Amino acid sequence: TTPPDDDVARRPVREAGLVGTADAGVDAKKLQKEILAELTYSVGRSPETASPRDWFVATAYAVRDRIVDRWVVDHATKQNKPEKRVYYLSLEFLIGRLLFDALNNLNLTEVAREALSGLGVDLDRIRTAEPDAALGNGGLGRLAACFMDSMASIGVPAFGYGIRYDHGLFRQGMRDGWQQEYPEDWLSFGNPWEFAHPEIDYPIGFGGYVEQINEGGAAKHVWRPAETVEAVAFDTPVAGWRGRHVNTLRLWSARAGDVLKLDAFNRGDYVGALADRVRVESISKVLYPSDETPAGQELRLRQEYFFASASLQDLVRRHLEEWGDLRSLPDHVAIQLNDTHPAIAVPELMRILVDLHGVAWGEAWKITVATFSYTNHTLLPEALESWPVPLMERLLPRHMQIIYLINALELDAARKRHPGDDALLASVSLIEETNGRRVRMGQLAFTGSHKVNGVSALHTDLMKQTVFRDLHRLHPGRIVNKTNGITFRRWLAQANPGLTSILIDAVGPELLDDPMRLEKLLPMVGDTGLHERLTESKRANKIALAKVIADRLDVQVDPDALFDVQIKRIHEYKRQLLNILETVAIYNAMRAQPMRAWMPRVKIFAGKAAASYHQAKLIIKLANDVARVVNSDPTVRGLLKVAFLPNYNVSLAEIIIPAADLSEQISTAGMEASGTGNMKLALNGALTIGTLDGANVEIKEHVGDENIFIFGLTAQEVEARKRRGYDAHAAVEASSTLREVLEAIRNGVFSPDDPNRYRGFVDGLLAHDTFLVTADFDAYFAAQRRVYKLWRDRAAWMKASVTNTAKVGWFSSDRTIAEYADDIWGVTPANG
Ligand code: GL9
Repeated sequence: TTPPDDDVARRPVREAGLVGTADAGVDAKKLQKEILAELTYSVGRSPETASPRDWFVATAYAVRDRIVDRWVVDHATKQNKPEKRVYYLSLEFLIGRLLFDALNNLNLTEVAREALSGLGVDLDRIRTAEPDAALGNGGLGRLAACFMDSMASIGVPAFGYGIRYDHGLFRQGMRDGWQQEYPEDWLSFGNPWEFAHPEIDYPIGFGGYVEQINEGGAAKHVWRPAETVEAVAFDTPVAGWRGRHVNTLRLWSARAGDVLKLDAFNRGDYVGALADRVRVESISKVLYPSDETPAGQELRLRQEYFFASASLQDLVRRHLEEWGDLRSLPDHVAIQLNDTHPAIAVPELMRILVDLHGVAWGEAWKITVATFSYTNHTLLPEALESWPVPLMERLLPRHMQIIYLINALELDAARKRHPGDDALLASVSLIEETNGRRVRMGQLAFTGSHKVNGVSALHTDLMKQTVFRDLHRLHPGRIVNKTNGITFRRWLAQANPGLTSILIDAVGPELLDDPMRLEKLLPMVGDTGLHERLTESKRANKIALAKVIADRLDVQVDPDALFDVQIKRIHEYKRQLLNILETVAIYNAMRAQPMRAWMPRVKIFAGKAAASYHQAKLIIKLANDVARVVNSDPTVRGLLKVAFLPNYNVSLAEIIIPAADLSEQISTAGMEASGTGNMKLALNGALTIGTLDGANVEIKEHVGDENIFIFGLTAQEVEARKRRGYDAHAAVEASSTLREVLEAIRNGVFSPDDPNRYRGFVDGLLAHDTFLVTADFDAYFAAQRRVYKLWRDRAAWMKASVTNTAKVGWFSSDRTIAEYADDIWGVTPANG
């Protein structure tokens, strides 16, 4: 077996007070038997020869059995069917490991620990034998995973639908500080959580032509696809908090239906026919690793249609079985489109209703709009998906016809209400006419939905003013805000058991049922006893992270230094560069005045860059170059350390976040739709240094101005600067600190092996500073000085830190899901 990539001892902290049932010991004995039985009969190993991975698999099976008992109850029969189900369609689910999710939610963590220790097995060791399920790129995919946990926890009957990629997000390696991409192989040892259902399969067509036939005087359209792929279901049960409800994550895998190629076999082309199979099945091979840039390739469109069509066929079949009539679909089904990736589901549902079930167009459209809703996750213009009309016509000819008809009818309606407003018509049209004809998936998703939401208050406002300005005029009230949230089960209880037990002692065990209880901490924010316990627990987390940094980078860091972290995808708008420039500024100052009392600090970076995103990869290289020079300079005396941890993923986040003191949320205002790492870090007691962007704005409103370090241009100011035409030279002229930083980088101080490495990079920044790094530098630098001032006053820092934890209960994804349920889905959570 391959060694798990973060095989570290868990922090030496007490497990959260999640147990306490009197019969825990009895249950431990029972679970122990179950694990042993699984090891013997499902894994086929004896305790003497079992590897940590074998023990993990046996434990996962034993725990899964218990989830299944509940699952069968929830999904039992047509008789106890729920009134309404939510279907969450997402091309990404960034799940991470599942063992502690399942154990914690079933209240079995301590039971399992005891059961295993009786067998001489350490639960924390086998935990790291589980590979991360990394079926997502970043925040959007992680949000979908948090939502699955929350829907099961508050009792929203739901299916998550997505693709079971053979290969998740690439593994990031570093060679001389350059990112290298390696394939990820999470399934290579099997997946004990899932149930394969080869019998649940749907045909997915591609290509071919549309036949018009006359049926009793009415024209009927029949799509004759040129090829068909089968979508096969793999189900993972998702148990919510306290195991009260279990939902299903159903992921589709592509399988070639062999009937199709029978003639090739018969013609004797045995090898060619099998090779074709591989091509067909490539649909579910790999996750597209681009972040906030559409992939654009035909394979991606195939993935989108593949999973949207399979999911719709599945839910329509279920609906007909349960309710018998498609006209009642919106009463019992709510479909959430996670970004535009599944937007092709809109014409697909129309096709199913009109072509396959004979529903009249107008009624079908009403059903469709009442059933769908759509979440927008970014305003970056380069990220808005659109597909060339010729590609759509070739791959999905019937859908293209349906899109044209939807468009014609919508434009007619718009023209009636706004006669002569051609600009409005061009902007709401589903077809873009300017740079080659393309189908705009954002407009399609918007038009086909009864509610469209942004993911933070600011982002939702900007949506109304920018991308969907005209659609908002046509459909006022359709756009609503649903500020993102995170599951506290994973990001508090599981990731930070030490903090969790302190908080439970302080506010009571109901904390995990109702995160708003954290506000009970407020009278204690100045309590020195509490500060001491929190400091000690944070220190233990920092020692654990320091060990990871030492193991992976061979860099020693001081656990008493300020841990300043920026962990997220590497993107120019997220401005890791701004952070690096500040690092260089401190380094310059340290060299100029080595004897000043410098505050020890560690700059921690982690994140992946899209493989084709050269600028982002160069920023990773720069961070590593700066790290090498700073970490080995004797003048610095270890007071400043820089660590870029490779292969950021959910499991690494679980180690970094509990150890963070400062959270970097420094995107160019107006560009980060929400952010969710900002919430995780604040919950775990880190203070935020950030711009007024995304959910930072609301975090500030919750924690109070004095407990967050806000700096920089606002979204409006960014807009105004860009409109005027921003000139970086003036900013650099005005700031000697910034000038020296840029000169050092440009002149090869950090790249002595290739002194010109950053020449073009710095010149480019001066020529077009698209993300206003230079404009915000001085404000950022000043904000960092405010950070250090507070850090020196330990009591004041801790007070601010506790206030952050106390005030972020609202950012629970349970709250977010309750809002979706109420305002968008029309579902009443069983225990909301
Ligand atoms: C994102 C936004 O950039 C984030 O600000 C937001 O928090 C998340 C979740 O709503 O969505 N939009 C987006 O395309 N990504 C985001 O993280 N990128 C990916 O994860 C692919």
